[in-house]
Amino acid sequence: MGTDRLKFIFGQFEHSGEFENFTELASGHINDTYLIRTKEKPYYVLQRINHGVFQDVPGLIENKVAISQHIKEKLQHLSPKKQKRRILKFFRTNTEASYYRGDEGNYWNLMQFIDKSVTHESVSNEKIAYEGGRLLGQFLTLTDDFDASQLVEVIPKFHDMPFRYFEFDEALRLASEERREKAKASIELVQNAKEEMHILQNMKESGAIKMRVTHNDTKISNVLFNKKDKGLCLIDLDTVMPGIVHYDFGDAIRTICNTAAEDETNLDLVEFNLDYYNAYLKGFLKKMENSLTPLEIKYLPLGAKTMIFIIGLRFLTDYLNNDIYFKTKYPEHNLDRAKNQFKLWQSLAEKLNV
Ligand code: GN1
Ligand code: MG
Repeated sequence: MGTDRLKFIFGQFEHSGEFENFTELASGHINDTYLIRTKEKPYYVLQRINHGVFQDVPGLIENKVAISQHIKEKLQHLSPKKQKRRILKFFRTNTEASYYRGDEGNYWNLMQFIDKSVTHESVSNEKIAYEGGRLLGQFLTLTDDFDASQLVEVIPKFHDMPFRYFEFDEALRLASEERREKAKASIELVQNAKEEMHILQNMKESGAIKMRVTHNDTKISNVLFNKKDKGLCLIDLDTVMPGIVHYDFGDAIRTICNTAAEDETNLDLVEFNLDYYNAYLKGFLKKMENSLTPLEIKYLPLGAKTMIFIIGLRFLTDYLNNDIYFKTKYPEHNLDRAKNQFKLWQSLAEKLNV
């Protein structure tokens, strides 16, 4: 993306910043995200939402704005300085819209960058794990009274296991012989795990576990920290939708408790870190203990196992589909990511005995 184009798009929003330069924040797999530096602070985050993946981008942006507004109302007791670091602020365009649509059909939205904040791609100490859990618990508590049925389901069936198996079966049927052969061990693992990986789905469908507002992409790199490892807030609200607590609990563990990065290809480095799990669980329950049922608590470990699995399944499916969904850097990238998740899945099973 050229500087002039970004500068132009930035100029379509209502703010007082004067464009200085930009860098791409390249950790996401779907959208394009840019940090815009201005002559004076605050800086901004400009994001192009992938409308191939997200069919209803206006709905997605409405979701983010509504949830952030709700959190803002809940945090009115904090000082303005603290509010700035704990609440996401979105900007409207010069024509009062919540997104800008360029000539090429791309959708853009603009947020304020939270100054002196950092993100972590993986966890390096127990405090970060604890804070990750605490912040997620806080997000779920703050949104507990938001009517989840008001949210647009931006990706229908996002964490729906029968749907993900259906997509996998279709991909397998159409996959090249070569990719099927290379992915053989992962394919077998997926086929053997089917029944166990539907347990939570069945409880959700029977109503035994309640639906609530969930973030649905709680990897640790979506948690903002200050430079002293204190958690500030969750970012990337693109997939906020109705869901069950286990989605968010588990998806966070997937990255917090992995001793290696999601893209690590040396599987000997991928292990489930039990100390980080316990620290994370402690932070999470500090905020959530009183709002979870005994059944929800009992199934948290299986929630973690199921979420590690479902992302592995999605990476594998995309590999069989010749990489049409996630951004990849080399031909086996999605398969390597899938293998990484399945190794973590096995390690979790051993260490949590689930
Ligand atoms: C995608 O683009 P990013 O990094 O925010 C994906 C998540 C996966 C994640 C794996 C909309 O998120 O579900 O967990 O990659 N988002 C979507 O890192 O599919
Ligand atoms: Mg995301």
